[in-house]
Amino acid sequence: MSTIKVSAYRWVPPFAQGLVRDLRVRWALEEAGMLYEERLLDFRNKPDSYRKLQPFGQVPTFEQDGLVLFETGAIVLHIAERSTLLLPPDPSARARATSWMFAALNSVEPSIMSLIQIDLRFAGDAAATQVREAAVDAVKSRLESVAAWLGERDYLEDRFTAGDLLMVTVLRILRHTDMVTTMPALAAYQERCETRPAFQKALAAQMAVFAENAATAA
Ligand SMILES: N[C@@H](CCC(=O)N[C@@H](CS)C(=O)NCC(=O)O)C(=O)O
Repeated sequence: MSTIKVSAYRWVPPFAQGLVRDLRVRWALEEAGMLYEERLLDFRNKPDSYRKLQPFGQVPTFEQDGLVLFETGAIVLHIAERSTLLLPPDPSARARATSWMFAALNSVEPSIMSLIQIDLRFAGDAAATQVREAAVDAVKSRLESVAAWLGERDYLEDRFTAGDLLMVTVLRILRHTDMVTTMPALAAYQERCETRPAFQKALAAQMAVFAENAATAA
């Protein structure tokens, strides 16, 4: 098997550092104990040919032995299917974990991304205030549902899975707000997952690339 290649940005502005979605793939690979190398791109100047790997021109992609994957959900699932550390062997437990992977990306991330669009594009715009309130309510409602489900649990199911991995990377997007930190159970859940050595290695790897390229890219 050839070495896995993951696309990532050479550098991004600080507000996005630690959030770029190749983090999800790096984390999954670290959990699974799989080595990878990076295909680094300039986020302002991606070659047209990159769209042959990722139709929307986004990162990350995953390449191995001629197989090219895009969309973090699909990539993390592909990795998880090869590691019982990310998906349990029992078929029903696997299916439950997969439900949480989709829930993170389909039921939680969209409302968070709506809020991000408002906060990044219309920061300080009075007209956006009312829209923002509705967006905040939508995010809160999803967060409350996740927190209610978690209850006293450490993880979404009875052990860490790729569902937690994706959920936590989605929750991280809210770091410019206090929406997670003011929900102690959710904050503790995020911290519990983020203290995993595999997450720390993945985050350090993404940040190391930005640090190496900071002088030339900013
Ligand atoms: N749904 C995609 C989203 C990927 C995505 O939004 N990537 C961002 C970086 S985190 C990107 O490359 N944005 C640049 C762009 O959209 O042109 C996935 O999960 O892989």
